[in-house]
Amino acid sequence: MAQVRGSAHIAATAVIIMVTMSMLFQSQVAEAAAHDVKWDYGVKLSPVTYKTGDTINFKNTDKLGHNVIKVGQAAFGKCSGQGGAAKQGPVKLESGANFFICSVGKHCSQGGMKIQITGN
Ligand SMILES: [Cu+2]
Repeated sequence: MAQVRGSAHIAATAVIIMVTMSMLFQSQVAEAAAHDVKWDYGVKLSPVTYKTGDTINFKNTDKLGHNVIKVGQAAFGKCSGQGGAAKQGPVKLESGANFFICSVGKHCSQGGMKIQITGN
């Protein structure tokens, strides 16, 4: 009888361990979140910080024709898309400061289409 109880106890412990491990695994998978950034001419954007590896979706509604260029800090300050990398679709946030601008016309300098997103 004691042996039966003992193996039942072991089985219950094993189930608890498996459930705990699957919960831990799920929380790790769910860690990468997606964030929307309003990407319209005239938008007012402040620097934000998210987790490295999170997804950034640049959402445009004004139909003006925009791009998303990842640039360095100096180019960000000057609103220069030169040497930057065009980003299509969702952008995966890299560790540290990420600088994005729209390099179309004066969308960055006059339309506010620039944002610093820090990954940490
Ligand atoms: Cu634009």
